[in-house]
Amino acid sequence: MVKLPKDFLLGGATAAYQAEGATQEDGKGKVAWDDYLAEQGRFSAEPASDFYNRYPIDLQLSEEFGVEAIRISIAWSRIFPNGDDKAPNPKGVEFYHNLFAECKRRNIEPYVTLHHFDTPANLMDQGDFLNQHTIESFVRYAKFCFEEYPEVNKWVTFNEIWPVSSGQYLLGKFPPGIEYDFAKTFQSQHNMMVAHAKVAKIFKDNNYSGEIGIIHSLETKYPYEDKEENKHAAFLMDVLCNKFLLDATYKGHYTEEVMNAVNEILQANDAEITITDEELAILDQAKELNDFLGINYYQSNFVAAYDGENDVHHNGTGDKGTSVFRLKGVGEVKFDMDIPRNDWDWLIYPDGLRDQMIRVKEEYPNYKKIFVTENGMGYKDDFNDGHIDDTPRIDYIRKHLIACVEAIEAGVQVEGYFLWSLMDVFSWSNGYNKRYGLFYVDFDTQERYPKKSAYWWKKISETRNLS
Ligand code: BGP
Repeated sequence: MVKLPKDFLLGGATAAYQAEGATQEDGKGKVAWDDYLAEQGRFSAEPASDFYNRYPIDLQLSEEFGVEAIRISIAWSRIFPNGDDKAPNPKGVEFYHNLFAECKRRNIEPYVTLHHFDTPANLMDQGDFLNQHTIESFVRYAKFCFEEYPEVNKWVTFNEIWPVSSGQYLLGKFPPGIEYDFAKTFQSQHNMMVAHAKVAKIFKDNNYSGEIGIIHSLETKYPYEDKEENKHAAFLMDVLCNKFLLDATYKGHYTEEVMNAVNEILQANDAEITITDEELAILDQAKELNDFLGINYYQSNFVAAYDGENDVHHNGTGDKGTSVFRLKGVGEVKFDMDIPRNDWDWLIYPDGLRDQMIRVKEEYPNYKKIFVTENGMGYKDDFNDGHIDDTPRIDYIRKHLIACVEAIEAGVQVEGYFLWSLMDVFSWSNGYNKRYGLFYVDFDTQERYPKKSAYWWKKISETRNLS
């Protein structure tokens, strides 16, 4: 019998822009996504899951179905509409007080992220985190939140720096939609890590109560077939997506091995970045201050050597088999593996989660504890008269929870798992047909319906039995 530890936290995850809707209500400032999505005309974040108005229902459902904690993010532009305003927006500030009070009433612990892909448009227009002004504004916003919301005990600075930087500057799928700019991709990752380090330092120096951490998206990069050139390609891909950020987080600098790989990638793409001694000193001061690491994990990649030009096709429609991911000077992701994958070509590979957690323990022994802060299965759910049979999702979650148990048995300090997503939400580059929730959302009526997985989850939360 495989059992989850009794005190292993079972939570559900959301993010402000994907759940709240109300993108222009109560003084909220614009984010770059508003215009970017409007120009594309495919879908918008309005009304998303109308969490802004319906959070009491979602929290009630959470309590009923054994969801013990919830990840939410604060929309920076609800608090400071331009990101750097002198005074905060009282209605935005109040909204989150109300939300946290409702969490308390339902006995659900909020894990609160300060930045989940939604930099205010004003700062994005000035270069986002490539501009020092955004770093300073973020630090100020974070400090404001720590002081304003003492009712929060778990803080996260950033959600997924690699997907932000690559989405913005490499894949062109996030605003400002720039492609194949490796300099901006690495520079923005580094600058966001500096911002994280500054915030973690302030949090500890001021003795704010609670804990602080960061969330990285860590997909394990395996060599496709056991060939030397593929092993090197997998290593380069790992540095680009994972190790550069893990080094910054836990070593407080980039090791020579990592910098050699970074320089190899940059040179192949005629690019350069700047890392100053002053910034390295800031990273160094924060390397022991991370109370926890959040790992978001959906899939792993098998990587082969590749010597062509950059060539990426993002499958944002669920048209299985259309993904292409080839990066110049790095490698090529293979999709035609004998491994199950979902309609968006994400390989379903729970071993990769276990291996990644063991890797953190071995390569970064000063980590303190890990939460899986996102994991879940994008699926085109069928709605049959209020019944949603999402058996493949149940299977996916169960296997990934077993991977957590395996990591714990291997000595990794894993303390909880947040399902992405609590209820169906808006997906950044896929819209509304890629559903993840325990609770089905009818986006026309905003009614919620517990899926088969919600009933299964409730049982697991009570019995802890995964077999
Ligand atoms: C993570 C993000 C989430 C969420 C999830 C699923 O990268 O933190 O915000 O969107 O991925 O991704 P997608 O919606 O692209 O399927």
